[in-house]
Formats: sequence, C-alpha cells, structure tokens
Amino acid sequence: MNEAFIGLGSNLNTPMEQLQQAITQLEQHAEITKVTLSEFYSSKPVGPQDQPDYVNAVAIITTSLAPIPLLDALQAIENSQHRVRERHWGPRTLDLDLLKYNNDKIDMDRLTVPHPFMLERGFVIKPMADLVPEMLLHNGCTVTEQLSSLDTSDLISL
Ligand code: PH2
Ligand code: MG
Ligand code: MG
Repeated sequence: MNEAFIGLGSNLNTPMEQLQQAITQLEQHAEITKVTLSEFYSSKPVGPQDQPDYVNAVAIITTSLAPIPLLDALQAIENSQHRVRERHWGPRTLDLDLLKYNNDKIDMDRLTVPHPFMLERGFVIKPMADLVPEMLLHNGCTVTEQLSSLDTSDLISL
C-alpha cells in the first residue's frame, strides 16, 4: 500500500461543496482504502488577484494505485466536477494536486512529485500541519518548521 497527499482547492460554484464531493469520490474509489482530511481553509488567491478566494484542504490517502493511475483518477474526479482547462493559476471548480507519493521523486512530463511549489504555499502546509506536524518534508524540515517560515495571515479556518 502507498500513502499519498492530495491538495484540494476550489474557488468557483460553492467551493466547500466541490471539495466535499471530491472527498466522497475519493472515499468511494475501489483502490483508495483510507482518506484522512484536514480542516478546510479560506485563502487569498496566489497568482492572478482578479479571482475569488479559494477553499483549500489536504487529504492523506492509502492507495494501491501507482502514481500515474492515481493522477488519472484525480483528473477524472476534476472532470466529473466540470473542471475546464483555463488560465494558468486562474479560477477553477476543482483542483486536485498530487503533492507527495510515499517518499518518491517523480519527474515526468505529466507529473512532478513532490509538488514543486508545495513548500511555499501556506494553503498546503497549514492543512498538512493539522495532519502530520512532525513529518519530514523533502527539504529536511518538519511541517511545523516549514509552516513557521510562511505568512499564513490570509488563511481562515472554516
Ligand atoms: N491554486 C492555484 C492558483 N492559486 N491560490 C490559492 N489560495 N489556493 C489554490 O489552491 C490556488 C491558488 C492553481 O492551482
Ligand atoms: Mg493547484
Ligand atoms: Mg492542479
């Protein structure tokens, strides 16, 4: 079995419901056996500012899926919630990012793991700290230490 971290985000069409529906779909997947969810956070958009605030969360899943089939499963869930490919870093109904897969390093066209920006994003590190504060990240810091280096003043626990 494998342990993967999924970053969830939405800023369109009632974001909380988009995230809750995505969690239900993860739980119902035949090859995902356990889903542990962080709190939900409201966050200011990173990137273009002319878009609504996001709701973000992180889930830890236990899965028999290899990384690329897991990415396919995540994209199928995004598509089922009418995700359309839009502006880079622009608004979306649902974004499911594969943040971490065991301690694997993956560098493929479709998939880079650990997620290249996760260490810099409060909306990822704060919910991770809810779940696994002592876990070591790929830069050698614990999640709590990484969190203390970030400005998370925009995050509101929902
Ligand atoms: N996702 C983006 C771009 N900007 N900002 C926040 N606060 N949360 C996100 O999930 C997010 C973002 C593209 O994936
Ligand atoms: Mg993203
Ligand atoms: Mg994405």
